[in-house]
Amino acid sequence: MWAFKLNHLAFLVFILGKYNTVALQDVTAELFGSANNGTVAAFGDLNSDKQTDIFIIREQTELLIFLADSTSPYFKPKVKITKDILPKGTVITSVVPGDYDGDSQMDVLLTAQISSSVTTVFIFWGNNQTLDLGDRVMLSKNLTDQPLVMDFNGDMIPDVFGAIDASSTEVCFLTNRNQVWQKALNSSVHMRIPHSNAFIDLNGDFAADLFLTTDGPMFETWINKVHFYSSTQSITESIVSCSLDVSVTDLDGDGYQDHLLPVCSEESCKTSAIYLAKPGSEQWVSILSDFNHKETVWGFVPGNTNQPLVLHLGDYNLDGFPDALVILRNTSDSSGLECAFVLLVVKVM
Ligand SMILES: *[C@@H]1O[C@H](CO)[C@@H](O)[C@H](O)[C@H]1NC(C)=O
Ligand SMILES: *[C@@H]1O[C@H](CO)[C@@H](O)[C@H](O)[C@H]1NC(C)=O
Ligand SMILES: *[C@@H]1O[C@H](CO)[C@@H](O)[C@H](O)[C@H]1NC(C)=O
Ligand SMILES: *[C@@H]1O[C@H](CO)[C@@H](O)[C@H](O)[C@H]1NC(C)=O
Ligand SMILES: *[C@@H]1O[C@H](CO)[C@@H](O)[C@H](O)[C@H]1NC(C)=O
Ligand SMILES: [Ca+2]
Repeated sequence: MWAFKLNHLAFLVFILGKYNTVALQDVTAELFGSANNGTVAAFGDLNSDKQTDIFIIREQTELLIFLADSTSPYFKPKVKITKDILPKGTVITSVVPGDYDGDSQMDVLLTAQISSSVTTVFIFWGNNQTLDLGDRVMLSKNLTDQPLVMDFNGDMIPDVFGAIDASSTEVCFLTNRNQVWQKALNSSVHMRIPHSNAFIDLNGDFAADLFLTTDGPMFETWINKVHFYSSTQSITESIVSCSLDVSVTDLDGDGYQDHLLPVCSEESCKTSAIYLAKPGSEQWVSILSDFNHKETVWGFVPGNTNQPLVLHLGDYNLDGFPDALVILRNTSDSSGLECAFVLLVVKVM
């Protein structure tokens, strides 16, 4: 959900299996040609060709969608939401592709700040394998922070969950393009800004639950009981010194969702690691702590109020296993060169 800065795009290949690094390879030019600047914001299949397309925010004001192609460069900028389409002064903060109206065509949700600290949400509707740039909706309520896109009512259509003021959360359903707002949780939750909320199965019953980061630092988990979030419990321990962004995926393809947690062991993030928790297990195990690449020690970009540690998931090499995209910083370079790395998860026989 988070936008992040990117000066150069490098692809790092590693093999998970026994949790050790095996091969590294930079394929940026082959993939993007010279158009490798901007902020990688999301991945998704816009034109339903079963290939992952890349959503890039440029200069915080424009969205470029690079569609996957069979000839080099393998990603070509084909769809563009330019700044004249959006209200004057719009700063795009993130993009979440998804089918929000349930017509089986991918739509694009943009979050933005328009000369204000509140988050305004736009949705551009998908049409005929592209976006209908003349047909967008602006949600009728602004949010205090980034929304969480999740299927709240279990109808397989993503909904928009977020805080509309300091203590109340609402969910917006967009089925058939009708905006319907509803109170989300029946007790007040003071969401931390920025949040690292997630929609994950926390108790192993195959129903996704809500993991909310609230003021504290602490977490609240809302357990999904047949589309109904009724029980709440608070965990008051703070896991890491830096802010966190929990990501969830079925990493090893065993059909269970694994939880990934990017972690810094000190504020400056000189020592970084990625932890994994298997479903039903309380224990977080480190799956990657060696961030050395060609004699440079990389580390997560320290989280700040606009940007927690970043780990995005997607199947970038289309082998059916989810891979992770992380933004890392050269820890020995004070000028702070930031790179995006794709950690490819490769099945080891
Ligand atoms: C990014 O690339 C485009 C096209 O090559 C160029 O016009 C633009 O100035 C570049 N922006 C930055 C920040 O380098
Ligand atoms: C969909 O797009 C294709 C190519 O861009 C065009 O040939 C076709 O007429 C469009 N179909 C509709 C229903 O608009
Ligand atoms: C949301 O914020 C935008 C930009 O600040 C503003 O134009 C719009 O009126 C706001 N909407 C509501 C419902 O307050
Ligand atoms: C929320 O709703 C559930 C189910 O109706 C109820 O058991 C619970 O007490 C409610 N919580 C609050 C804070 O109202
Ligand atoms: C990281 O920074 C150090 C110190 O500035 C520099 O020597 C090294 O080349 C940098 N690594 C990369 C990959 O830029
Ligand atoms: Ca749609």
